[in-house]
Amino acid sequence: MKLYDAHAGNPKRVKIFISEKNLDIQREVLELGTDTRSSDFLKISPFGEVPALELNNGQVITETYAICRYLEAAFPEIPLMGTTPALQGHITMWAQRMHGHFFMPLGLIVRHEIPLFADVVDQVPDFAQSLRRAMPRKWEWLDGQISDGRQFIAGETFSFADVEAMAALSIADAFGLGPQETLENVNKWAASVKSRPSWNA
Ligand SMILES: N[C@@H](CCC(=O)N[C@@H](CS)C(=O)NCC(=O)O)C(=O)O
Repeated sequence: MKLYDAHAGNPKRVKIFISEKNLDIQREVLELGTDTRSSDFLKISPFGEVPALELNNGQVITETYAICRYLEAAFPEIPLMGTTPALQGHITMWAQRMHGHFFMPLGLIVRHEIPLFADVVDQVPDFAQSLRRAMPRKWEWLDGQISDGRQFIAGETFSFADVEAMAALSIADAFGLGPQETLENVNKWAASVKSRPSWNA
């Protein structure tokens, strides 16, 4: 099995997941924007995007969520996506909230601000600015949601929801959009996940 990887947000989601599951998977690190757009890589990943996971039988799975679903099913030890229907629904709900309301807008800021993506999207700096302005309210919302004392995003156990939130946090930190210092609950969660080995995955 091989993971096509690069220094970027979506591969980071998979690498955190792999690290938390204690898996050892071979990686091929590509240069974003050059290797990822080569004709050879387009044969592996049709949008020229990482992550892509090549299985031992040659099958390739792209899309971070699909890769994580595969890994959870193939390696059920250290479950990150829930072991009962109720828990699976609950964790997926929180993971989608972290993805849709944090990772996606932060990813759009990246796409609309950095030169690497200038020929991938029509960059609209005002759009990026409006997404930036929305971030403090999002962190504030999350702070309120986890003010019930829970240790992790979806409850008392580390889960895929934390993986999504950690990947978002790493982009937020890099772009000066991390949680406001006054938000005690989010900062406590952030400090705790930053002390996990998977943070550096
Ligand atoms: N929907 C995909 C998105 C993957 C994606 O956008 N990957 C970016 C890096 S974060 C990429 O490979 N970009 C390649 C390029 O722009 O050349 C997923 O969930 O994994």
